[in-house]
Amino acid sequence: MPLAEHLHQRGLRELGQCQDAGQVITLIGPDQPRFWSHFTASPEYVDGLPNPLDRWSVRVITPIAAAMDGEAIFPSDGPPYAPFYSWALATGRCWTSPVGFLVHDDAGLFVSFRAAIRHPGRGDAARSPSPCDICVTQPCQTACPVDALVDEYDVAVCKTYLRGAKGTGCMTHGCAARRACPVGQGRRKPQQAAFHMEAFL
Ligand code: B12
Repeated sequence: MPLAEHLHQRGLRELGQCQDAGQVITLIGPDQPRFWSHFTASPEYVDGLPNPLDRWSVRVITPIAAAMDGEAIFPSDGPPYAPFYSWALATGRCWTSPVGFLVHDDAGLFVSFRAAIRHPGRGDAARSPSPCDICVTQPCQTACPVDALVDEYDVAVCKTYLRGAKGTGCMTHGCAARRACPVGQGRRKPQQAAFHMEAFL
């Protein structure tokens, strides 16, 4: 079965490929909005143990990687962390957005990775322009209610705001700057956004 079909059956998809040390890195992410119902139907979602989504990812993606004679690598493995940000840039399908987060040609600022699969073969890096190049208003730059993304991302300012009464909007719908991105808008369910924000705090 082709990789794309394995992933589709699990609510996942390929987000890009690059070469690394003579092998291919295929980046895997959620196929929104189908992904959320796959995950919430899993034993990990309800078992009450820590890190349910990371555990789901390991259980589901490890055998898919093995079926391709590959190795699964997870973003939370570390420190030291695998260079997901650099791999994402090398695919030619992700760029550094004006606010520092990655932006993907189709998933926009809500791009995230569940794993990478390192496997034999030749990578298929894309060469398209960044969507930010033609984004006239760049709403991500002004959407953060506390300007935490001006210059370096100020994680402390962001978290203090999220913990306060006014942070409810970002906590329940996801980061306002990421939501403002016109690319792929509205595909991530609020329940999923809230789940990630809770984990981030
Ligand atoms: C540590 C980490 C953080 C730290 C520190 C970020 C930082 N200042 O670097 C904290 C906890 C703050 C963080 C926050 C978030 N992160 Co983070 N984080 C990581 C993690 C696990 C490791 C990064 C790393 O050190 N890599 C190792 C180095 C050697 O390799 P590299 O990645 O190629 O290095 C580059 C990056 O570090 C980059 N970089 C430098 N400064 C910054 C700042 C930011 C904000 C980012 C995104 C990258 C970045 O420059 C390096 C050279 O190119 C990666 C996953 C991974 N394994 O890479 C996710 C990752 C970068 N984060 C991600 C996400 C989704 C988030 C959150 C949005 C989580 C959430 N709420 O869902 C938040 C942001 C808060 C918000 N507003 O919503 C995504 C990328 C999303 C995107 N569009 O950019 C990644 C890839 C994880 C994933 N599973 O997809 N994160």
